[in-house]
Amino acid sequence: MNALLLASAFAFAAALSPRPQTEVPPPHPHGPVPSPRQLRWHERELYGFLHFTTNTFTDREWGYGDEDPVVFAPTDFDADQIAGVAVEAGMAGLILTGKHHDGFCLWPSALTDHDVAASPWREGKGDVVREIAEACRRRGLAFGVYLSPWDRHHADYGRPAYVDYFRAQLRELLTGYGPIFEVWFDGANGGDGYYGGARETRRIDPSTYYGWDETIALVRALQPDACIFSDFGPDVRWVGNEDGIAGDPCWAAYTPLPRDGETVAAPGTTRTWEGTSGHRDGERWIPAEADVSIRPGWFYHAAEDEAVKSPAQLVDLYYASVGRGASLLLNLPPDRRGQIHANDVAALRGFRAILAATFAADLARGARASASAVRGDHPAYGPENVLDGDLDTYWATDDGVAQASLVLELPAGREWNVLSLREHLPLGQRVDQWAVDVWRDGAWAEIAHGTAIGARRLWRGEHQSAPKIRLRIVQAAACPAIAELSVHAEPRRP
Ligand code: FUL
Repeated sequence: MNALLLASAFAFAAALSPRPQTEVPPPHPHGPVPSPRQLRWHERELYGFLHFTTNTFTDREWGYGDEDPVVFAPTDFDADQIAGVAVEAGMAGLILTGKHHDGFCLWPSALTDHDVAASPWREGKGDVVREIAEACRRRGLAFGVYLSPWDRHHADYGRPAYVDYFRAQLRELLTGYGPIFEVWFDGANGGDGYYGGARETRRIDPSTYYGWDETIALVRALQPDACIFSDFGPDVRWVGNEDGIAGDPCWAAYTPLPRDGETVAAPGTTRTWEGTSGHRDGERWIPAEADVSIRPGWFYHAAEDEAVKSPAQLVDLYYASVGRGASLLLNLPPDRRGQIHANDVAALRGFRAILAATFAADLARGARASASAVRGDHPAYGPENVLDGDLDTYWATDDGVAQASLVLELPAGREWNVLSLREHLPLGQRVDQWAVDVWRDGAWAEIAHGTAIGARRLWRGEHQSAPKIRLRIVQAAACPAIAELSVHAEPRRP
């Protein structure tokens, strides 16, 4: 074989071999692991919620269902302003309330007259869902939809015919607007409403009425890459509060269980409070999403213009959600113009400025990494993998070595106060307890400890310039697989 042939044979073999290129096999996954659609969802971390409907114009949070569509009259709707604000805030996507509990549809539906086509906006030719979806696409944002199962307008709510209507609505939304990254199902169900003029209270059995198995199958068939959110999952679970705060710990594994008095776990019947921390030994990978509004209400109310959360409050929420392995779904309600209000824009810019200054640089880059143990003593699993910004590479130890430590020696003069830890998610959540020490006055001193790591664990403390950082895996259900240990400095508060 001549040299050229030999070289190309080697190149061919290298191209075929999977990463990491090593004879030391990777660890086996532990417990439930994320599906490919969930892995893509984990990359998003922070995205926005848009609550917009007739409520915006009637100053309500829950419309009764008898609102006249003519009240829906944004004066200067601008989807690009909304999507632009989300991009500036560092968001990866937007989820729009296609239909809230009042039943008014933000898209011209062939299934009802209770929609934007009956409003004066754009002379009845408008489509909020399309404009937002297209603005997202133009700006590289993912797009998702909220479709309220409860419908206080529909005459058949509570009867089988409404479930057919609900599924047909889903079909319109999931076939007409391109790729959808998340489908959001609220747990609020049944109660009083207009119901086609009946004006009465209707109760449904949330575990059986909607036939969720069929509805979930429909979403899978129409948008196989979409994650489905509800208090039940099946892909993403509610964190159990509307404060944007995940539990500490917040395990990705979860077994949705029915509340007392309910027989079946389904959207609206689960023990929502258990979603806050999840279950260490949960049966399924159903990570938490923490939803919260930038204002007190979910919809825009002029009376709340001075009650917008401050940049520092938003940053705290980021650490309490993304920093605990959940995602942060931050609601930005469009105002009566159909744009994000200037006060919200200012708060979001301040929020982004702090996060950008914190995370723009990884102060661990250039550090020397060493570890007490490395899987098979092979560099493919070496400690420097936590520094490369690549979540597909990780530091791992041999099977059965659940306690281990990794030391970073930082280049001189680095001042920091934030640490970011991540596990390699395709191998499941392995770490049960970790601690971090710093080298101070000639000895190791513990500055932090915790339990879950999972998708991400952020730690924030006092600014310091300790030159050495030691991560200790104190307890793990299987040998650790740590994808990231990065080091950051928040801008000092004035
Ligand atoms: C709740 C709803 O009842 C609120 O109106 C809002 O949509 C929030 C995100 O979910 O359960």
